[in-house]
Amino acid sequence: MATTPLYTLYDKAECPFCWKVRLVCLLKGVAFHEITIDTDAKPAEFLALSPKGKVPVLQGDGWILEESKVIVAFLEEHHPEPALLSDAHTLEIEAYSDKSIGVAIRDAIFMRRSQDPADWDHEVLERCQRNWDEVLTTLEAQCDADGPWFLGGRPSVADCALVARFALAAYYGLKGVHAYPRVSAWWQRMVPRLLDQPTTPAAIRTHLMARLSAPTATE
Ligand SMILES: N[C@@H](CCC(=O)N[C@@H](CS)C(=O)NCC(=O)O)C(=O)O
Repeated sequence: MATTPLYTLYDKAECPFCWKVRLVCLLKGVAFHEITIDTDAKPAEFLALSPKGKVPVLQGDGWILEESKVIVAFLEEHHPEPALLSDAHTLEIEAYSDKSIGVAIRDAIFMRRSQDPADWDHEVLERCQRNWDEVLTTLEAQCDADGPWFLGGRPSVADCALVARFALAAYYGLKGVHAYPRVSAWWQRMVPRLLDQPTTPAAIRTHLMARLSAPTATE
């Protein structure tokens, strides 16, 4: 039986903060009504609701919440099973994903998303690839060796935040995950659990599922 949505989520398919919230909802079984916002042409009704104009925004009966971290904390409090914010390490990885990974690789993502390949600045791509290698080195030291989840036996918001970042990195051409055994094994385990899901933007899901079933040596 379909669950009646309790909330409305204003979001954008490829926004990693929105994607993290969608994955938290998936793991907790929280149904929501989704309204996609074009952040280049924000509708007046959305700005009236949330003048900051950023997604994600979660709306309930007579209230809204802004900021993905705040939304995740709300979902954790009101839908405690499974617990996804269990300890300080989880929050640390969420903060690293939200604050550092995006900054490290966003120039490559924005450029590949918006420009013709002929116009790409290869210095930008190389800088972001170096940054991505540093991110992978940092995460390799944090990832639980046995899994199945990033921090061990239970899922956490770290998985939700990182799956969005890894999918965007892979889709927009950043490579090298295979050289990091713990992270690589975790990413492979996340494919059926959190990537091959309706929470993944359709084009990214189709492209990555085809590619990850026949990975190249540099993937
Ligand atoms: N700290 C915020 C960041 C949200 C954010 O930067 N969202 C971007 C999309 S990924 C956005 O709405 N950009 C539109 C704008 O800033 O006008 C969060 O965690 O929710």
